[in-house]
Amino acid sequence: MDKKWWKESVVYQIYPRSFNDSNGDGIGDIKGIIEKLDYLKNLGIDVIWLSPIYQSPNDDNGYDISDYKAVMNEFGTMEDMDTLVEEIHARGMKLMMDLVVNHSSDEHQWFIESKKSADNPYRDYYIWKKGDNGKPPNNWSSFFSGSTWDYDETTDEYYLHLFSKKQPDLNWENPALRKEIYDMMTWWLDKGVDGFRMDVINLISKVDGLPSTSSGKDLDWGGEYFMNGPLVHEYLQEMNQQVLSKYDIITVGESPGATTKDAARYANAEGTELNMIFTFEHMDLDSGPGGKWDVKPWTLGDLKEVMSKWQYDLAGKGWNSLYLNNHDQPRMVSRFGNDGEYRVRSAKMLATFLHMLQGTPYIYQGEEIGMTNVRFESIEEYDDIEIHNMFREAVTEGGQDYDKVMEAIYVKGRDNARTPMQWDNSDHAGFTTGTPWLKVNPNYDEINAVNALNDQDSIYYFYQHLIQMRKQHDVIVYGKYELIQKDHAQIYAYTRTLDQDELLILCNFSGEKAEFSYEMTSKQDTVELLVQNMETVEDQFLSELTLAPYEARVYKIS
Ligand code: ISL
Ligand code: CA
Repeated sequence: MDKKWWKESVVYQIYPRSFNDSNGDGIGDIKGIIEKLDYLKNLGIDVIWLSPIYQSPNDDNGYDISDYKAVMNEFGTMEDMDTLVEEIHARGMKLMMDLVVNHSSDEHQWFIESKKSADNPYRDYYIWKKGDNGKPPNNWSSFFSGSTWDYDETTDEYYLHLFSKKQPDLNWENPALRKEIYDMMTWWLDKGVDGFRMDVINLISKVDGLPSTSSGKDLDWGGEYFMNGPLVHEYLQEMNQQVLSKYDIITVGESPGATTKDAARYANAEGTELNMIFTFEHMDLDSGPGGKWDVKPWTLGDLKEVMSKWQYDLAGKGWNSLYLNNHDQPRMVSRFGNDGEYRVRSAKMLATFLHMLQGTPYIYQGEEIGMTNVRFESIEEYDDIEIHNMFREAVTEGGQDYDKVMEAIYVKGRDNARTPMQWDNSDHAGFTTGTPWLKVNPNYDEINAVNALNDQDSIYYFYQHLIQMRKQHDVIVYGKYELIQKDHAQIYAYTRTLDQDELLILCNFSGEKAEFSYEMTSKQDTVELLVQNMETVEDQFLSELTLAPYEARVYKIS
């Protein structure tokens, strides 16, 4: 068992714009985060992942960076950042920065130079190409709708942007660009930050020649030409040698389209690239062939299959990161649980399910109080560029049915996760004294942190307990995973084993009672109920038991 502190840690993600506003301008900020550090310490988390706070014109809420060594004015100053690092460390926690280096903002000085002329020294910091008879160089469609290419008159060429046109892709083939990035990373690490979450890091290497897809369509998903591309491992190994390996840090690479085979390289146990990656396979279970907005119901069978594949395939070879939501995804309790009658119980069940798997768990702000998806009445109330671009293409230009598209936004839209954190039941949930940049979910009256802190049975304290259990039982971190009773239609059941210790994890994913029977395997002496999400659990023999709707139990058998 290869012990590492980042395997034993629990990470909490802060989306700064929506976390806590200290000065009443309606936008969360760094001072606001500092005010809430004790709340996080009390929860028990070890590491904070901070979504981008760098200078940015905010086309994509900070994922479009115009200066990697400056702080966005709305969020505060570099002094505030230094204080944040100090205050986090003073509480024995660590800070993981978001690193967005597949692309920059088009307002970054590098791009401003790059655009000036074809022989500008910064030209090759980005990816420029001549058009194809008045059309873009290839037919790739962007993550945010439309083409991945934008035309620039000055030099009569197009530049590549996998995301918005204000997020031009950086050219990793250029060693000068790579050096700039490594230097910038070193600069932050020397300031004392403890690691990086790397935005779409598996997109940095594109296939030579940037070919169109074979479909002949005007616009098509070109993922095979830029996801897990030919040189990505080479670049990450170089980054590891020049930067990461010199520090004792935590690294996680966001990697859409990565298979477990890819992951076993990115997150290899020898440590030559990253510590772990974020997979998207479980996030795609409710997408039909038309992609993210083509919503279909997910099934428990598929969830078991995908999660188990990642558990088995990385065992001993790499390390998993565990998450059910983040700032790009709907709220976990609305998506995989029940955000009505069984909100509290199902949120705890999902937390149990996730935290007992092998890997490093990530909690997204508000998850610990069971925040839910939101339904705004009109499209104007939404902010997210992905939502607006899709809506324009589908409804305004494409003539699709308004209600149907809004329904997809209610289920999948990223703003579900971005409504302000609900601190108390005062105006705007105590997030701001001003007008919030995005409306607060109207259910803040009931769902808020003060209520959670005043209730010993709250989801918040449940997470606290899960985290404490992780610190006390090695088997939770290092135990071997095994899926059991794979065909059970309601219960996701699995075991974890380490030496003499075995955990039995039972999660009822349905709103109905569920029967379960378990054959004791070896010479078990003691059976201890470590975790449970019901007020009372009837004393039952493991061999024959009934779980209530969304009930979860963890038994330790030794
Ligand atoms: O949001 C998504 C789910 O549909 C993805 O398409 C998402 O855009 C993709 O996972 C990449 O996400 C990351 O990079 C984006 C940024 O908008 C996201 O917030 C970030 O997490 C571009 O930097
Ligand atoms: Ca503010």
